[in-house]
Amino acid sequence: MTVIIKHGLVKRQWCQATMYLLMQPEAIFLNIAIFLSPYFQSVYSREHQTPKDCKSDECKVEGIDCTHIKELVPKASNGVYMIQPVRTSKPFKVFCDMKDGGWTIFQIRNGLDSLNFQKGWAEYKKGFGHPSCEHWLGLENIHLLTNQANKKFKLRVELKDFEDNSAHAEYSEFWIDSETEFYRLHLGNYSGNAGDAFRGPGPPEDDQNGHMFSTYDQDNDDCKPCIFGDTAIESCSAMFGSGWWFSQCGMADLNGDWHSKDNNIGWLSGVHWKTWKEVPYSFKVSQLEVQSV
Ligand SMILES: [Ca+2]
Repeated sequence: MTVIIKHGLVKRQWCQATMYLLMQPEAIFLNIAIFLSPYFQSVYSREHQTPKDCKSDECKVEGIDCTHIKELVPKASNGVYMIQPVRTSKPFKVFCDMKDGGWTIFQIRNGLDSLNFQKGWAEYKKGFGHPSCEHWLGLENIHLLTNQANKKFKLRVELKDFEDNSAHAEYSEFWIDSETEFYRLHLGNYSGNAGDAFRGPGPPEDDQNGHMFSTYDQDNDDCKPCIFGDTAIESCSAMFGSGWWFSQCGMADLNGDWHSKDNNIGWLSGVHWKTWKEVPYSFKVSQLEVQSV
């Protein structure tokens, strides 16, 4: 019975990820084409492969990162790949979004897998979830990825609300320090239409750039405590159930609790990017990704 349940969970997880990818507008059209004609089936398989799927830990390393893989194989499709940013460190799996030169994804939120992001330091360091589903790649892997010799990375934050609107924020540079610096955040210049929530428009204490990562069991947020109205907060992570580069506590938190449609506004903990929607609005989709430049 246990085996059946476990198998069911794994199958459900893969189905949800596949369903999400197949529900993208381009894929819906192509699915109809597949249904209608064997001819279209061959066109689909040639031009629009289903997401690549590296399930085994024995998958071969295909590049340094997704941008590198896209350079090597211009027709490479979206999917899970094994990468090795630093030759002396262990390879790991990532989901590659191959649009615009290839992006390496390090966080996905969409509620499809009900993945709990209320985790401690060890789990945020190691990562959790599966790359093609909701996941956090892990601070150590993000550090390895963004600290390659002679390479710089830009960051893209993609957001969707429950009303089918999209917004994004890009930063011209992005890297995080090692664990000895508590994976401190470094950002370049902002561009986009979601606003610069990492820095915030207001007082300097909202600025998360240059801050260390915090979890409920590793408090680096400068609240000793922070006073918000009649509430005193000692730990933003403990209060918001999230691991993040909290300042005091700031306007961005994409690792908070995911809330469903019609129940997503007003939560202290949510998938928040308050320069896009200031009233605490928990977003439907968040995706964090980097590209080497
Ligand atoms: Ca604190």
